[in-house]
Amino acid sequence: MSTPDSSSQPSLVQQSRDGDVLILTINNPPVNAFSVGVPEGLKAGLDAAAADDSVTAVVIIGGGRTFVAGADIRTFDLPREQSPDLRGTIEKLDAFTKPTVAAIHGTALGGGLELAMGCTYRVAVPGAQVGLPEVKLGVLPGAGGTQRLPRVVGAAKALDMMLSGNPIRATEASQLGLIDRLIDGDLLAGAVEFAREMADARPLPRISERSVPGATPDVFAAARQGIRKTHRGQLSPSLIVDLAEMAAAVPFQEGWDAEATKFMEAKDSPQSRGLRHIFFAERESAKIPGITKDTPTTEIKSAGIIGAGTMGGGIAMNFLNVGIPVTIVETQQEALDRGLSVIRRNYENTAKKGRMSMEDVEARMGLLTPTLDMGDLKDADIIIEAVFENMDVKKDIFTRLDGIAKPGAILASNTSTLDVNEIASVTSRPESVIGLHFFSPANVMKLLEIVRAEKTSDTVLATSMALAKRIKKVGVVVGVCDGFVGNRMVHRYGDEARQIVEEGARPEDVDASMNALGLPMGPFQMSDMAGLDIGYAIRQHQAKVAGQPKPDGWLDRIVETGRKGQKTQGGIYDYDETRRPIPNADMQKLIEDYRAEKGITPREITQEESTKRLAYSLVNEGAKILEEGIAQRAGDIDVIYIYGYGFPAYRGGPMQYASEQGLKNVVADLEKFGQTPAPLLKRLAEEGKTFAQYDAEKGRA
Ligand code: 3H9
Repeated sequence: MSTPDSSSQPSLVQQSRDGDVLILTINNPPVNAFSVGVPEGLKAGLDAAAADDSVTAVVIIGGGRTFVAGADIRTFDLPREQSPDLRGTIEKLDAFTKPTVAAIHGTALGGGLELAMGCTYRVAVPGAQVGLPEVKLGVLPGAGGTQRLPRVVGAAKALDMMLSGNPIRATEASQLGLIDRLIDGDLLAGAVEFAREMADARPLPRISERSVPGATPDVFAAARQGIRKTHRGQLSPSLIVDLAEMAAAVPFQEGWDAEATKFMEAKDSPQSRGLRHIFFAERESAKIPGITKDTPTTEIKSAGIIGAGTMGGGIAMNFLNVGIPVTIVETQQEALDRGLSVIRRNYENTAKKGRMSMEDVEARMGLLTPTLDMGDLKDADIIIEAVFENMDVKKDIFTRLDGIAKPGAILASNTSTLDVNEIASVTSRPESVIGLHFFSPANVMKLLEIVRAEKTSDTVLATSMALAKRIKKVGVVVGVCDGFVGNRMVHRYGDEARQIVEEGARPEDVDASMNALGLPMGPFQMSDMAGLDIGYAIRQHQAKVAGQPKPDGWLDRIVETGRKGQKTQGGIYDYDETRRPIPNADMQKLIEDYRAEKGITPREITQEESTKRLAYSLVNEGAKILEEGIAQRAGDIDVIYIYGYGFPAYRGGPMQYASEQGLKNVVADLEKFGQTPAPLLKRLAEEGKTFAQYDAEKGRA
């Protein structure tokens, strides 16, 4: 990620004429972000238009595929005086004495929409989208958005748009008065025509001179109540509500000035740094060294899925949702029927909520072919095995698939822990084998760990990445090891959580310590949900393989009482009908008895110690994973933790969180807690670096 040099940028705005209309075209590919060079070009264009009596109006348009997608996020860390002067440009537009027209295609987001609202008029193609997504970056609209949008669309709608960050279509924006004219066909020609029609209109209808419709106290109260649920613990949403309220209460200039101050406050917060880190990390994670745009890919027109259980069914839905036909295989008719009815029920529930029509439900179910015959997978372009975690079963399936699948088909396993190299070794085509690790519920969770085995071909890898995007997943490439990235780290985290309880904490305190960090579920709430028997089986298996005695921790003892978590109506906790975890006195006693038997005197463990021990156990394992090359970048690990494990995006993921704490402090704390810091972590701490710097240096190497 390079930061542009502010000193010697050429203008990124071209001037041209259509008769009496001056056209300013912003050319800053790929998304016309408002970088250094754009404001200079726009201001020069406005000066030229002001000085030339033959110019009656100005049109501002984006070159390439879009209008302006916002301020250039890469410039956020520049000192204020070197930042692109978006606010100054908009002030100049607002004071301009000839009509200005923003002509929008693609997206006008953030600073892009603010620029457009600084113009006198806005026109757009019907397919364009406009929005203020700043909240997703932990900031607020900082160039007039909080003051102008409420004046145009009313307080409630503006709050909705600014707090969700989601864009709306130009067609809706036109109904709201945010777009003055929709233009079918040639946007520039339509915009010039519109500008000519408005050339003599006076006074100019400036948004800054309007008042805010619908600004009743209950609108702001409802917004404040809403963000307590949707944005718990976050700074920028409440600043947005405050500023929108100001828009209605104080003169424009006062709100405009307050917005500038609050924008800087939000921008310089760790929350915004975390969210910006994730914005770039997510895009970076799609890049794989050695794989380029020219790497051949195969077209995925059909999919086969083996196993119609929870995972198989969820995976199938991802394909059906984007119109890819799926053949789903089971060994028993009953299991097949059950799997199909779960998929249908899921779709019907979505339809009941009004989020899809019954025709859509039928269309998707119509793309699904159930079968008991694996031979029916012979034409599938990709086959994903989603049966239970047992190497012998998986090897048997892949041996059979080798004889069934057509040449070039991708053979994928949804294993969450097993060695994909070993699975590939039973086929005559290990280059076609890959791990595609979906997260449960697979139709909801956005993460897809793409496990590159030793012999996986570039084509299979590139096709899998493209497929992830197509089925709307965030695909992250990882290497083969026990548990890959996410589960390997979460196993270490689970060990630490059990240890903290063993030393004296209550499970609910440990969970609360992670809730305090912003995770919706702590380690024990999570394991009760996943099923305690899963972790139990893994611990038993690992001990057996290592020739160690049968594990006998407090949690193993809970499982042995028959309590397996939510599926047995209780595990570490009891659950009420709303699935709220309630501490169970018998389990508490079991833990106390366990400590007494082992001669452990319980000690008080603070929330801070618990949070740090748990978060840093992830970080320490993450550093080992990085050093072993199982993950390509620390940013990839952060993306995995946010999309697969509910780590709050505003913390930037565990590795970014550690960098914010200072890696020196993390190492010191790990040592204090009796853990050995990973060599990479120690080295970075000694060099005074962050994980982001490590990624950047590695990227340049
Ligand atoms: C703001 O405006 C603050 C103001 O209110 C106040 C200021 C005072 N800056 O996503 P893609 C890069 S905050 C810099 O893969 P798509 C992106 O990193 C901003 N770079 O394409 C990627 O680079 P690379 C409010 C940006 O077609 C490349 O462009 N605006 C920016 O899937 C392609 O991006 C937003 O939050 C940017 N603003 O999606 C909009 N945007 O190729 C953020 C993109 O090197 N952007 N890049 O990896 C988006 O939502 C999507 O990028 C967009 C295109 C929908 C535009």
